[in-house]
Amino acid sequence: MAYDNSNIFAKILRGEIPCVKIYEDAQTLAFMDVMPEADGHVLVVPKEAAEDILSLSPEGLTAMMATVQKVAKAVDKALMPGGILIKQYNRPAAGQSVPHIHFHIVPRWEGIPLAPHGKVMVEAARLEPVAAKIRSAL
Ligand code: DGP
Repeated sequence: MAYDNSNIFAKILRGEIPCVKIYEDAQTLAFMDVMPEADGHVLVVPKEAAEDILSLSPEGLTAMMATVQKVAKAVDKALMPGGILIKQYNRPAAGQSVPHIHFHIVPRWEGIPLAPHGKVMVEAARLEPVAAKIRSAL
Protein backbone atom coordinates (compact mmCIF):
# COMPACT_ATOMS: atom_id res chain seq x y z
CA MET A 1 0.00 0.00 0.00
CA ALA A 2 1.23 3.55 -0.77
CA TYR A 3 2.37 5.63 2.20
CA ASP A 4 -0.32 8.11 3.31
CA ASN A 5 1.33 11.50 3.86
CA SER A 6 -1.68 12.79 5.77
CA ASN A 7 -1.33 10.38 8.71
CA ILE A 8 -1.01 12.00 12.13
CA PHE A 9 2.67 11.04 12.70
CA ALA A 10 3.62 12.45 9.27
CA LYS A 11 1.97 15.70 10.41
CA ILE A 12 3.92 15.61 13.69
CA LEU A 13 7.17 14.99 11.76
CA ARG A 14 6.41 17.99 9.50
CA GLY A 15 5.69 20.13 12.58
CA GLU A 16 2.07 20.67 11.52
CA ILE A 17 0.69 19.42 14.83
CA PRO A 18 2.38 19.51 18.24
CA CYS A 19 3.82 16.66 20.26
CA VAL A 20 5.49 16.36 23.64
CA LYS A 21 8.97 15.65 22.36
CA ILE A 22 11.46 13.42 24.16
CA TYR A 23 14.32 13.06 21.67
CA GLU A 24 15.13 13.84 18.05
CA ASP A 25 18.05 13.13 15.72
CA ALA A 26 18.54 13.20 11.95
CA GLN A 27 16.64 9.95 11.39
CA THR A 28 14.22 9.52 14.30
CA LEU A 29 11.81 11.26 16.68
CA ALA A 30 10.53 10.12 20.09
CA PHE A 31 7.46 11.70 21.73
CA MET A 32 4.85 10.96 24.38
CA ASP A 33 1.83 8.87 23.38
CA VAL A 34 -1.32 11.00 23.93
CA MET A 35 -3.30 7.86 24.72
CA PRO A 36 -0.86 6.31 27.19
CA GLU A 37 -1.26 2.74 28.35
CA ALA A 38 0.93 3.61 31.36
CA ASP A 39 2.68 6.71 32.74
CA GLY A 40 5.77 7.32 30.62
CA HIS A 41 4.46 5.68 27.41
CA VAL A 42 6.75 6.93 24.60
CA LEU A 43 6.53 6.39 20.82
CA VAL A 44 9.56 6.22 18.53
CA VAL A 45 9.19 6.89 14.80
CA PRO A 46 11.67 7.03 11.93
CA LYS A 47 11.62 10.15 9.75
CA GLU A 48 11.57 7.88 6.71
CA ALA A 49 8.09 7.63 5.17
CA ALA A 50 7.27 3.97 5.86
CA GLU A 51 3.99 2.47 6.89
CA ASP A 52 5.21 -0.63 8.67
CA ILE A 53 8.23 -2.79 9.45
CA LEU A 54 7.94 -4.53 6.08
CA SER A 55 8.39 -1.33 4.09
CA LEU A 56 11.01 0.42 6.27
CA SER A 57 14.59 0.34 4.96
CA PRO A 58 17.18 -1.66 6.95
CA GLU A 59 18.98 1.64 7.68
CA GLY A 60 15.76 3.20 8.96
CA LEU A 61 15.12 0.19 11.15
CA THR A 62 18.64 0.30 12.57
CA ALA A 63 18.30 3.99 13.40
CA MET A 64 14.89 3.46 14.97
CA MET A 65 16.07 0.59 17.16
CA ALA A 66 19.03 2.63 18.39
CA THR A 67 16.58 5.35 19.46
CA VAL A 68 14.24 2.78 21.03
CA GLN A 69 17.10 1.52 23.20
CA LYS A 70 18.32 5.04 24.06
CA VAL A 71 14.84 6.18 25.12
CA ALA A 72 14.06 2.91 26.95
CA LYS A 73 17.23 3.42 29.01
CA ALA A 74 16.12 6.97 29.85
CA VAL A 75 12.62 5.73 30.80
CA ASP A 76 14.23 3.08 33.03
CA LYS A 77 16.53 5.58 34.73
CA ALA A 78 13.88 8.28 35.13
CA LEU A 79 10.87 6.23 36.23
CA MET A 80 12.45 3.06 37.66
CA PRO A 81 9.65 0.74 36.43
CA GLY A 82 9.58 -2.95 37.29
CA GLY A 83 9.87 -3.70 33.56
CA ILE A 84 9.55 -2.15 30.12
CA LEU A 85 7.24 -3.42 27.38
CA ILE A 86 8.43 -2.64 23.82
CA LYS A 87 5.92 -3.40 21.06
CA GLN A 88 5.06 -2.59 17.46
CA TYR A 89 1.94 -3.31 15.36
CA ASN A 90 1.82 -3.89 11.58
CA ARG A 91 -1.43 -3.13 9.70
CA PRO A 92 -4.93 -2.77 11.14
CA ALA A 93 -5.50 -6.51 11.47
CA ALA A 94 -2.63 -6.59 13.95
CA GLY A 95 -3.88 -3.49 15.82
CA GLN A 96 -2.01 -0.68 14.03
CA SER A 97 -4.06 2.52 13.93
CA VAL A 98 -1.52 5.09 12.65
CA PRO A 99 0.03 4.07 9.31
CA HIS A 100 3.56 5.33 10.00
CA ILE A 101 5.77 2.72 11.65
CA HIS A 102 6.36 3.28 15.36
CA PHE A 103 7.55 1.41 18.42
CA HIS A 104 5.79 1.73 21.76
CA ILE A 105 7.94 1.96 24.91
CA VAL A 106 5.65 1.23 27.87
CA PRO A 107 7.00 1.13 31.44
CA ARG A 108 5.31 -1.49 33.63
CA TRP A 109 4.89 -1.87 37.38
CA GLU A 110 3.81 -5.06 39.17
CA GLY A 111 0.08 -5.03 39.89
CA ILE A 112 -0.69 -1.98 37.72
CA PRO A 113 -2.71 -3.03 34.67
CA LEU A 114 -2.27 -1.35 31.29
CA ALA A 115 -4.85 1.16 30.10
CA PRO A 116 -6.48 0.04 26.83
CA HIS A 117 -4.48 0.52 23.62
CA GLY A 118 -5.12 3.89 21.93
CA LYS A 119 -8.39 4.67 23.69
CA VAL A 120 -8.15 7.45 26.31
CA MET A 121 -6.58 10.77 25.33
CA VAL A 122 -4.85 12.86 28.02
CA GLU A 123 -3.84 16.53 28.02
CA ALA A 124 -0.32 17.43 26.90
CA ALA A 125 0.03 19.30 30.20
CA ARG A 126 -0.40 15.99 32.06
CA LEU A 127 2.32 14.35 29.96
CA GLU A 128 4.87 17.13 30.35
CA PRO A 129 6.12 16.43 33.93
CA VAL A 130 6.92 12.78 33.17
CA ALA A 131 8.39 13.79 29.78
CA ALA A 132 10.70 16.25 31.54
CA LYS A 133 11.95 13.44 33.81
CA ILE A 134 12.64 11.17 30.84
CA ARG A 135 14.42 13.94 28.89
CA SER A 136 16.65 14.70 31.84
CA ALA A 137 17.69 11.02 31.97
CA LEU A 138 18.77 10.86 28.29
P1 DGP B 1 -0.89 1.92 16.94
O1 DGP B 1 -2.14 1.17 17.23
O2 DGP B 1 0.36 1.13 17.25
O3 DGP B 1 -0.90 2.51 15.55
O4 DGP B 1 -0.89 3.11 17.99
C1 DGP B 1 -0.93 4.46 17.71
C2 DGP B 1 -0.66 5.16 19.00
O5 DGP B 1 -0.53 6.54 18.73
C3 DGP B 1 -1.74 5.01 20.06
O6 DGP B 1 -1.15 4.51 21.24
C4 DGP B 1 -2.28 6.41 20.27
C5 DGP B 1 -1.19 7.30 19.72
N1 DGP B 1 -1.64 8.50 19.08
C6 DGP B 1 -2.69 8.61 18.22
N2 DGP B 1 -2.79 9.89 17.79
C7 DGP B 1 -1.77 10.58 18.38
C8 DGP B 1 -1.36 11.94 18.32
O7 DGP B 1 -1.93 12.79 17.64
N3 DGP B 1 -0.26 12.27 19.06
C9 DGP B 1 0.41 11.37 19.84
N4 DGP B 1 1.46 11.82 20.53
N5 DGP B 1 0.03 10.07 19.91
C10 DGP B 1 -1.05 9.69 19.20
